[in-house]
Amino acid sequence: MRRADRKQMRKKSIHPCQSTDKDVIKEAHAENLMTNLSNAYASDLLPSKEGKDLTKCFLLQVVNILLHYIEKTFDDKSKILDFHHPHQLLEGLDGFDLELSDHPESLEQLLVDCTDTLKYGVKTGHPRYFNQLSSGLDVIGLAGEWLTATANTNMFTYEIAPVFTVMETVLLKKMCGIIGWRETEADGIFSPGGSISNLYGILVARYKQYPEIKARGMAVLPCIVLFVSEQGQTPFCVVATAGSTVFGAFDPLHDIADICETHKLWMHVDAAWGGGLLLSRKHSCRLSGIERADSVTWNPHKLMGVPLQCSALLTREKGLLGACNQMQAEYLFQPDKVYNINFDTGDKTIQCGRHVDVFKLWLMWKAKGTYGFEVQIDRYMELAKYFYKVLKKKDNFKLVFDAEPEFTNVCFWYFPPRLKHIPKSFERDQELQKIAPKIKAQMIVEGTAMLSYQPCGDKVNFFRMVFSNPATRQTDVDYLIDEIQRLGKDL
Ligand code: ABU
Repeated sequence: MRRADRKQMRKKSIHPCQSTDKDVIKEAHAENLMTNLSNAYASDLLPSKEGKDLTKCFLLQVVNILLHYIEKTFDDKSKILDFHHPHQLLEGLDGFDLELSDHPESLEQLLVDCTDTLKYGVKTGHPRYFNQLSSGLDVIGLAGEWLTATANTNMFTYEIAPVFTVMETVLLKKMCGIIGWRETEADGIFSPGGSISNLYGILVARYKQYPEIKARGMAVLPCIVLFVSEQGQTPFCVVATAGSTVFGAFDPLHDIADICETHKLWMHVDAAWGGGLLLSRKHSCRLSGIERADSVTWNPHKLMGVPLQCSALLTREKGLLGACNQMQAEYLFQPDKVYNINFDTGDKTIQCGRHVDVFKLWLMWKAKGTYGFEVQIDRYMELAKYFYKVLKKKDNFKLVFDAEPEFTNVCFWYFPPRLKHIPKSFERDQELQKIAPKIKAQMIVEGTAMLSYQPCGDKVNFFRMVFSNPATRQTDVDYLIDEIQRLGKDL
């Protein structure tokens, strides 16, 4: 669409954001404001004097853009993405210019840029988006993100985030209770993603075993290792997985806990993906034994569908995170504050500054209740079972594992007719290796669906289907199977 057309469209879409009051003067005033967007700049918005109406008008336009995007996201007939190569984005597309200039752009141009930013992105809430473990677009979670951004505060002290820091303790306590740590003393922190949460778990494990590290550093420690090698060094921690990224596999947590207890090792469970399953009374048994762990990573931005990012590191023993990571910056964590400084959580982390990731989760939990998450998660498990059963019956698909999936991951190969009857051999696998990337490439170009693929060990490229998107229905699953066959049959 040409820019002039887009401008025209925008002018048309302006009216819903205006007052319903028929007063002619008000209408004229609003109309005037809209016209003014092309001549107005960020500096005309609040806190500029007289900036109130323009601010409202601008933000309502942003909301219109978001609403349009949300409607498109949930429309299974819309494309998931309008794919372009990085060099095309860098060169500029239809007036969408990523370069920054020395002079300000008008508010109208900013609205065009906002529209284009979403236009050339990926609709991760689309019902046929299966590409990542984190997917979906939750409207309540989105509202939580808006409010969080509006508050624009830092989680490091109660002083500047009184509601959010206390909210964090409520959520951490809730999650620790669900894990099965009944002690009130459990602890934790929200961090920027699963890997960082795992890092916190390992830091605490190391500190627990060797508290002298805090004052004297690594040099006074033996050569410690995370996994016991055959030569053995000095192990201090075992990391178990509850829901592996590709296969969705669960380690036997009780067996691992037995070993950890015997050898006095810290047990950390990476349940970034699988943690959400604890909310399902039907399926939480997959994580049996997690209550014996010392620390757990659990990402609500995965199975629970909370907008990115939202990842928690939970520890069974209180106080270790603080003792391990604190730097006691005097400019933030003054001991003589007016309130209980235990709510100054910033010193439990190595980050100092910390984004507010808790509000959207809290708001979604309020909106759904624990049972709402359970219903959603049980439905993913049903969809995975359905997908598995359909594939099992199709002779041009082969499951990577024959057994029913443990989780919502279903891994499989598609065999085009020319490869279907060729027995497994190095040469056949060399050909099969190319199939998934080719199908995916075409899918992206056409924007019809998205799912991931990877090789693993001796297994050549296979697709990983995964369910964590609340918008997905059985018809989308059927569509995906047909789509893979359509794109792959002549390869
Ligand atoms: N933390 C890794 C997630 C990878 C994925 O979404 O597939």
